[in-house]
Amino acid sequence: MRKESRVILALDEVRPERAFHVAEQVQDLVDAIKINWPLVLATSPDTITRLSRMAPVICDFKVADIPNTVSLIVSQAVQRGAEGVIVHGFTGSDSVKAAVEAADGRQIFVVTEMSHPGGAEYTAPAAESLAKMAVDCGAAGIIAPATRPERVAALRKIVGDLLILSPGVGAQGGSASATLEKGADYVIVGRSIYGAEDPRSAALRVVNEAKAARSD
Ligand code: OMP
Repeated sequence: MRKESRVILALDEVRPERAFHVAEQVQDLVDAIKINWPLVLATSPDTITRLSRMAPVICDFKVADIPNTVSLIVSQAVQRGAEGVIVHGFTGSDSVKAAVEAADGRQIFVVTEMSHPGGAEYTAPAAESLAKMAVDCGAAGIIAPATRPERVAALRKIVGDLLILSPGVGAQGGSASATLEKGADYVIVGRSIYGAEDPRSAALRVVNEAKAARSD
């Protein structure tokens, strides 16, 4: 995945035409497009392939299953053109290792602490050990919350050079610059780009904020 703007679009738009329009509008501004179940269910798995012609695609399927099922899901995503797949880590290291093997050189990202308020209940207390497990299993990176930038800093100390992708900017209240300054490699931004009247201008605003962020 390229690292230019450090912004990843979360394309959770469920109106197919609008989703592809947004992707076309911002494809040159963002480093990747992340898709989740809403758009895949509203369209078809071919959307992975179609979007992958515009930008690297991360399939945010938050896979949480036994190793065999994880492996089947990750293989399908990769065969359709995904550059990366997001999986849960609470399923254990065997499931995460299965994801890494099935990714066949593509990137696996492991969710640590989730960005919404409920993420503080169960995922936050486990986040450090999930992050360490992601390193040990050969994951490419972790997902850590832009809504709590100090947690990004704490998790950075554990994951070393692994990538940190941080959702929660904009609609969930997080700031792109604060998150990048605390050690995230990328911010993931959804509604405040795809929900804007002019998605390109909205994406440019985040990209400019990311450019202005200090990297310590
Ligand atoms: P917005 O809140 O609209 O910017 O979208 C955030 C995106 O990041 C959505 O696609 C969420 O599913 C995803 N996400 C979180 O918001 N919080 C997390 O803890 C993890 C993810 C994710 O794995 O991408």
